[in-house]
Amino acid sequence: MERKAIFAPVGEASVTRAIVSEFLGEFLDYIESDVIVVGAGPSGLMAARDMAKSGLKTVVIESHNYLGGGFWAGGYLMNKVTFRAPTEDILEELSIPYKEIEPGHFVSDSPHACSKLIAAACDAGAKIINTTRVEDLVVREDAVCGVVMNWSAVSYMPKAIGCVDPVMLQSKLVMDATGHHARIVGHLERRGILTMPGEANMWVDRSEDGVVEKTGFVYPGLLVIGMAVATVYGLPRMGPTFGGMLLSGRKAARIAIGCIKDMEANSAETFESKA
Ligand code: 48F
Repeated sequence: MERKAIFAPVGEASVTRAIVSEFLGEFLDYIESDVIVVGAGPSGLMAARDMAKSGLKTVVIESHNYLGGGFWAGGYLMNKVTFRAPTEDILEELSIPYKEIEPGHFVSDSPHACSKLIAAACDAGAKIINTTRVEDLVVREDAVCGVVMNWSAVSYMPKAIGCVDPVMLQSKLVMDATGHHARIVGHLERRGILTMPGEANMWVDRSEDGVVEKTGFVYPGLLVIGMAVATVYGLPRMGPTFGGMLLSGRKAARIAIGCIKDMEANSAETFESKA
């Protein structure tokens, strides 16, 4: 009896060609961008979403296969995440369902909140490069202007066969959204350019305000956002409450958008004065 196929006839070579050509085409385009966000946790995704929405060419680099960082798991492996006012405005904006537990205190399902935020960043046009680890910074004339990166798998390979050189991406700005370890600012620290005191003890109230207040440039071309801010400035940790992460990402995006507008205006002026 003749078999009636359900799916369109597509061969193996076609599948491989589609993956390689699409990936490389996009990769070539994103070798130079406006902003590279390192880390796809809640702060990085929020910043990427706002920047991409405003038209900035935005790349997010994530060392894991999955995106979302600590936003999936809530606290104590219980998949609920909490937010404090005024973060409900962002929850509404991203259509994340939430429940008010007490005045100004909200709770959501972390898988639902996390997947909505990932989708919002992708829908806005942010380009995601996952399974890729940023291992250093490109620095020119005392300003960060790109990252050095390699497949995450390379760092798990035995040294004997793991000697694989990285590649570099260039951008106008870089954001360290790598969470508690502040891995990207760490590359400046290990060269003695700055020192990081590390996180202080838990204090939710102080931490959320402090992280948002201190979100911003830590070095020319490099912004620090999310929990990395606490590590860089010695602020208290905050535990499984996420309003600070979303507002930090939003603030960082606002700073980056303004900064890139200024850079473009300055380069247009220089061009006009040369003409
Ligand atoms: O840790 P993470 O979720 O950072 P965040 O946005 O949010 C912190 C909260 O999740 C929570 C908290 C407050 O609510 O205490 O912990 O500040 O996400 C950081 C992401 O960065 C990736 C890492 O895999 C994670 O997904 N990452 C870390 N180092 C690198 C990296 C690196 N060198 N290259 C690429 N990605």
